[in-house]
Amino acid sequence: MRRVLAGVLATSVVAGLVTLAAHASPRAAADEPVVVVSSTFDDGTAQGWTSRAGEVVEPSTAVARSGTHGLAVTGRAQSWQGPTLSLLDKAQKGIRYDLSVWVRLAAGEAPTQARLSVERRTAGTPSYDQVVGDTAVTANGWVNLRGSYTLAADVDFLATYVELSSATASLHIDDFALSYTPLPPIQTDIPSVKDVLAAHFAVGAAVETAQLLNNHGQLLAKHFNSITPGNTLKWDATEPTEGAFRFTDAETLVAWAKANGAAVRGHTLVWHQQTPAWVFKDAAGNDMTATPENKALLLSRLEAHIRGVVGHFGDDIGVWDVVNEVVDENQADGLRRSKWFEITGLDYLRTAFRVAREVAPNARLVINDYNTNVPAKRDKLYDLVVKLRAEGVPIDAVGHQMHVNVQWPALAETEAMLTKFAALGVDQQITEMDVSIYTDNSQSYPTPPADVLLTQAYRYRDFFELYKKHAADISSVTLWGLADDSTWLDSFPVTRKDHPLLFDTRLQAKGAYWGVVDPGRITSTTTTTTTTTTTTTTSMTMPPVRCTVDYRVGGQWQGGFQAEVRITNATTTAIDGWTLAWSFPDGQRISQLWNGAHTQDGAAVTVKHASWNSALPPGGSVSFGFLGTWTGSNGKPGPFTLNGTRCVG
Ligand code: 9MR
Repeated sequence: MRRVLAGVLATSVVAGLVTLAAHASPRAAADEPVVVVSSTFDDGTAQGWTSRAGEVVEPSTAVARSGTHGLAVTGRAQSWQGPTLSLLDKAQKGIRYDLSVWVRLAAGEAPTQARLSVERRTAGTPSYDQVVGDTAVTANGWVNLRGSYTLAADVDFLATYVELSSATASLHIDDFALSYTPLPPIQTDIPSVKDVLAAHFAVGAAVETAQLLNNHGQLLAKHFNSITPGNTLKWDATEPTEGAFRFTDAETLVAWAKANGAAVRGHTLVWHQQTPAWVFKDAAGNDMTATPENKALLLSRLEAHIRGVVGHFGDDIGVWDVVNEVVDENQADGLRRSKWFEITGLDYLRTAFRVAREVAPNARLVINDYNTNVPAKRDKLYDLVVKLRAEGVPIDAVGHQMHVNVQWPALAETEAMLTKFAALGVDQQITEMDVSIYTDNSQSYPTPPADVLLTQAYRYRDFFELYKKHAADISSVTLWGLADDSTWLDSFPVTRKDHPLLFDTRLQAKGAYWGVVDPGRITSTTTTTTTTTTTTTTSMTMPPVRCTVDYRVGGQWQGGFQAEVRITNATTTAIDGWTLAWSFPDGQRISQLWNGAHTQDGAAVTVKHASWNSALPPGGSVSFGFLGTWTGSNGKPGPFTLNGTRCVG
């Protein structure tokens, strides 16, 4: 990458493979945000922002979110046109950046959607990465687009840009910032997960190439002896157009694994998702229907794909998730109604395993699925494996994804899953484990509550104890991610921050880590900080729950919303006079409040009791409500404190 940030040094090497660069002069302090670029346009210039393709981009005083100027963009003719800023000399690979920009439409424009993206080019070939997806924007107010981005490889072009769903609408942007928060060093004085579990099974993490760099790469190398490419071996990544295979990212991961003595789980050859549309087009380019010709064509594409991908890596990949998520327990025959099934019946499974075995005779071949603990699904998968193996289909192992949460499923159900397949004599692997802190879609914690993290730690302890008990049947346990800073659960099943892994967003060991490594340290220890000579352990005694707050948005409309807040005194002592405080995440403002008196200073809100509801008896509740304005996502506020004491909610 032709880039050097002012004051940046190339400093170290991971396994002789990747030269790293770090912000080093002056060295930024861990946890303190560093603003790399800030564009306010208040000097009356465009501050490096230009058009993507001929639209007009100029500083303007028509509207400004702060100061005197914004940047006006007019003359658009394509949805992808919009203001762009080169980041080539500003951002470096392996650093997670936060990008934030405010957007509004020009006066008179009809509401549309805005997105924030990054274009990067390697050897002239462009790729487009979305930082913030479609977000409603209007001419009436500013909307914040905010997201994070990590560049994984060297590039010769790198730029961020704002685009709209509307091809022609004019817009304004203001107050762009590119920043990052340096991470503290990883903990080097704690046991390596892979060493602790070496006698039982391999331990893996699903990763992307950016996670091989810097602190992430160090954490991965220290704790894991297996990796699963999270996306880079899927069909859309490896064969986006027929016969044109792309392996750059996957090769980077495989090379890292070789250099670091880690195994690679190949994920995945056949799936109903992340498969390009061309795969299911007939010879005339139309969507395939179930005809003998289409079946033959699809199976030949499948065979060519597996030969191309598996053959490319040979013995460098010792395990393949040959097929992924093919069971549907709601079907009488237990088979998912995917395009694969509709067009080929069971033959795609037979072909996939046969060809994989032929091309990689030494690899372990896996049938992988989620919810395999659920008895109905477990049994359908079991029946399928029995049937196919009886035909001679070379299925060596069953993969249990284990996307679970702090409550679900029961240990007994999980054990029943393991014992059921053990009786078959197949190998088993835990392939995608994570433990969500959420148990239903309505929950969202601004910061993960200590009691939930504690429960999570015990869940990890219990699951790993179970795996160890059945280690004779389990060859590897893989977590679906490295640390809480990057997890698919942040956007599934709803958008909210989840914390499902062993290491926190700063890559430090959580209670969950101790649950796996040394459960005796769960209750008293959550964080371990290292100095050069000593290890300091911070004790955490669980504070009792003093109060709970139930915050509900009862109605929401363009720019406005109504919320109800219910406070419950969870102690055995009466409270006479209450003040509830919280912080809004998205610039919300209270316009009118009832059953209390409020003050608001920026994001910080304080609500004091009214004369008639000051008493909160033990176990008792009071409620108040308000009308407010919002932009962005109208996220749930928190943390809530009642008379200075932190509440659960
Ligand atoms: O972790 C993957 C995520 O980055 C992708 O956006 C997602 C899209 O399909 O796939 C995720 O991985 C899935 C895995 O391949 C199969 N089991 C479920 C995983 C989580 O969705």
